[in-house]
Amino acid sequence: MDMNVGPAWARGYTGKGVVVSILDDGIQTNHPDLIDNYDSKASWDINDNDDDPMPRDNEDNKHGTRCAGEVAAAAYNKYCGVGVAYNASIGGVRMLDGSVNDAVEASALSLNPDHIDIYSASWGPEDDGKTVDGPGPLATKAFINGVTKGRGGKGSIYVWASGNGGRHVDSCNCDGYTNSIYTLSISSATQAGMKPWYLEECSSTIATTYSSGLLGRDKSVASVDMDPLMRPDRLCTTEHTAPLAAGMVALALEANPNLTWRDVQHIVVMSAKSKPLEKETGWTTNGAKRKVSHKFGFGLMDGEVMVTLAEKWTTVPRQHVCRTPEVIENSSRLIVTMNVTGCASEASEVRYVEQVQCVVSLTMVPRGNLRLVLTSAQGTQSTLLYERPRDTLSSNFEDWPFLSVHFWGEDPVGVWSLTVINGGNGNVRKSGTYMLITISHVYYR
Ligand SMILES: [Ca+2]
Ligand SMILES: [Ca+2]
Ligand SMILES: [Ca+2]
Repeated sequence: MDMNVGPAWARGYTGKGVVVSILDDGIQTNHPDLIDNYDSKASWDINDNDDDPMPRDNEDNKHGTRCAGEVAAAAYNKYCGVGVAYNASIGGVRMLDGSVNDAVEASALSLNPDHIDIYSASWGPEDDGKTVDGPGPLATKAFINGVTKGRGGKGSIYVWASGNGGRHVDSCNCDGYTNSIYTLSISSATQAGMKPWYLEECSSTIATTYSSGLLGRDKSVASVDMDPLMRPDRLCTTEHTAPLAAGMVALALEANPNLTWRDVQHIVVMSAKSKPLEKETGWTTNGAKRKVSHKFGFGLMDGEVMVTLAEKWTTVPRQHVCRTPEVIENSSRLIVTMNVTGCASEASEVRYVEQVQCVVSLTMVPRGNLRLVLTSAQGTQSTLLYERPRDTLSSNFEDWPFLSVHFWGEDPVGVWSLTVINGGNGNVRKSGTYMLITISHVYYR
């Protein structure tokens, strides 16, 4: 269950020269299994505004250090285990141990973008099954600056955990950080290849790594642990939960440092494997013949295939963004169809779909009753939103950019349809007052 990282190491890729920063509650900079790979230029303490991201020692602030260990715990030193990219440079931004606002997020996302290659984060709105929220104006600008100017213009790589709100039937598409085209949104599978209890289903998840499952039945992730007192029995843990994707991407970037942020997304899509996760239900095959799931995206990440693809990768053509005209419905019509031309014979002509954003404004009360299904011209159905029983609020969706990666590689031309379903148990008190839809196919030709 090593996600084929061993063969990538055997080809000589261990993350050397690649810089990863964990945006979390800090990083124990003097940890014996991290100290050799620690990179102060990939680190900052936003909470205390200094250059030392050492976590506050109150038993709560262990997560960032553990995540750093997954990526870059050193090898051959008798401490703990081995990071996926055990020769990568690793830093941490201390930002979650205080009030987190738009400005805090933006400064974390835009730290030293010509030095840091990969930012890894697992925060966002509450996983309570009723919140719909995303990056504010400053964080949005930071993402856009990162992908356009970071890494010398090749684009910063943002790796994001898809969320832990499974217990509350949350949807990761209601989280504007995972639901962003700029982040690689990564889900988790148990060691048995099943959906863990905390998993959130949605169409913006691109791929999956192993993580923890049910305590006592499934193993968790082994990593380093935060202990400033350096007690040998407290310096490692076998009880960590977090996707391992940042280290996997570091291996691919070492194999080919010229990869752009979109190249990395393509490589993740093409290398992910559905097979180890097919015991779990819900796989469909899209119009480009790729298996995809709302639980796992395109499947389990594979280190060997990632570096092999990276080695011989040709940069994808420039991104074209094609928007369909808005559709405004003032009724409670349940199926909205759109004729998509793919902007044929325009400068933004699109031949292969990457992401599809469906921007929706819609009122349904209770909001959690709503299910939205987008069907492509090729007949692929992707659920943009599953019902969220706890979402009993009377708030709207206002210009919410639901993202699906499920149409990746399809020809966009033809009739697309969005189906609005009242899927909840409760009575709808109000629905369909107005609806506004645009679809942007973000893709290349
Ligand atoms: Ca500090
Ligand atoms: Ca070690
Ligand atoms: Ca969530």
